[in-house]
Amino acid sequence: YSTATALEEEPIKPAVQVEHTQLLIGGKFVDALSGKTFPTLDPRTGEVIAHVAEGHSEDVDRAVAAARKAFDQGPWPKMTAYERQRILLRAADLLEKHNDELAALETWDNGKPYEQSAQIEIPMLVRLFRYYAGWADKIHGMTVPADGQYHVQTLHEPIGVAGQIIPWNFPLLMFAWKVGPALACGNTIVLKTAEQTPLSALYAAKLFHEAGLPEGVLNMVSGFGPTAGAALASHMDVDKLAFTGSTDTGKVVLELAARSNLKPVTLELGGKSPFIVCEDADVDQAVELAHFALFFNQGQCCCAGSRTYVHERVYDEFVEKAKARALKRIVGDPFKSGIEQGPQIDSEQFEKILKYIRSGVQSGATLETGGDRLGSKGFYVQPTVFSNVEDGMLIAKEEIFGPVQSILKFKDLDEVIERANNTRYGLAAGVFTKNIDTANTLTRALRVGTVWVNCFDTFDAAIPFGGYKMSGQGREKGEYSLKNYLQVKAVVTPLKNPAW
Ligand code: TXE
Repeated sequence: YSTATALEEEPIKPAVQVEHTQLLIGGKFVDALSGKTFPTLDPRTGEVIAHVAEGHSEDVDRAVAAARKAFDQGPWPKMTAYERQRILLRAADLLEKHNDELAALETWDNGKPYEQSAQIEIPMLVRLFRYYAGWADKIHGMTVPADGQYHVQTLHEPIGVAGQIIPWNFPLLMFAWKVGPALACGNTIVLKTAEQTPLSALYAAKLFHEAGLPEGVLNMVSGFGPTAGAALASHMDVDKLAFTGSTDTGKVVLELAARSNLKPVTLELGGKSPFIVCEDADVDQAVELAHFALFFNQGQCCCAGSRTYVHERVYDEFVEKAKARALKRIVGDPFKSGIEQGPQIDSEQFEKILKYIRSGVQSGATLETGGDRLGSKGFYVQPTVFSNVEDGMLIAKEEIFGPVQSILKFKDLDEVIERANNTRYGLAAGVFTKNIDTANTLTRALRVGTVWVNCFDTFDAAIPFGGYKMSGQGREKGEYSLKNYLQVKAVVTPLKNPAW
């Protein structure tokens, strides 16, 4: 990986100003009622980028009141679907126009490579809003052939005020997965960003207002989980909650929702996804894809292929090549061109990853490469590869959320199916084989929300995403996400003249 000396250089100055640090409530940027702020940090150095208004429960109350008013009295749910669609399309155009500013804020606050932000993630964000704009005028109910002399129909109506809580690993994409379907269906929103990454979504939300979104439809509260997040999850006037984050916090918000007003909850939680390399695989291609599946986004993906199962026939060759690939990984200042890996998000995640690496060594896995921090400032971690990993080791069971690949050996399909499924998670899996029968067997046997066959991390706006088991509840993206934001009303009318 790139030399540590490069990391000692002065960090590259991002080509963007931080314009928005306040809460966005009722269409206006405002301070928190307490006047409090918190610092958001540059993961390259740990230095402060900006001080951001810190929302607490009284600010969540204000934001929910604004969203309620916009839903009950404002034009948004009542305007024609075509008008709503046009606002979403205008917003997508503005997001596209400001691609580079959004990408710079995303990278500055999160640490991911700028080229990844600018060339992949912001275009995906734009695509996602265009996709959901397309749905806005295609949401319709049914006529129902009920017994008896009745005319029966269903109306699909927006739920009302949606509370949304997002994490820091894909700040803008998580914003889009939540906001896109909720707006297309005519809901109003209070969204809480992650405390590590409040900046880019605030900028995006401002562009929605420039696009003509009525005030109060999209409210943004920056702040911490146990205060702002919990206030949103337990709010009596929030009609629906969508959460992405850790499984432990998912349980907390589900309980808060149940104890307050039983608002329906969708959850997108952690994972420990298997990536299965079969005996017929082209080893070079499998190594490259398995490397991408784990190391993409500094390993900070809920669906990271973090258990690399390799058939014993190709195991040794695979390990050798996986190690060589990790050693070639280019780590450095994410604003530099050609960088594959930037710093981890913050000191907490950085320490957690190093702790898991120590645990891997202690439990007897073979450390092939990496294993330590990179450089002396910021939160850079060496691309790390473990071989001879056993299912019972912590590094094979728990979500590390960092650039640490664990390679396990298997003998036959039944065995790998059993082992791959033997986890409380069920988010995704990768399958690498040329054999169609093997692919079919694995795709049906794996208890996960997504199986990528000979590919990984293919995220299209139209493809649903979500987890089995403790990886979540419900699906986001695609047509499936619309039902999270709609109520179904059955309307039953007796027929006056049954003959007709
Ligand atoms: O997650 P949290 P953290 C995993 C990953 C990571 C671990 C911890 O393994 O190492 O979770 O990360 C808000 N009520 N994932 O601590 O706590 C919080 O403010 C309401 C996987 O960052 O789940 C933030 O907005 N909200 C994951 C959001 O929840 C609360 C992505 C996520 O934070 C809250 C991120 C509370 N009591 C981490 N406590 C994925 N599925 O992709 C926190 N929050």
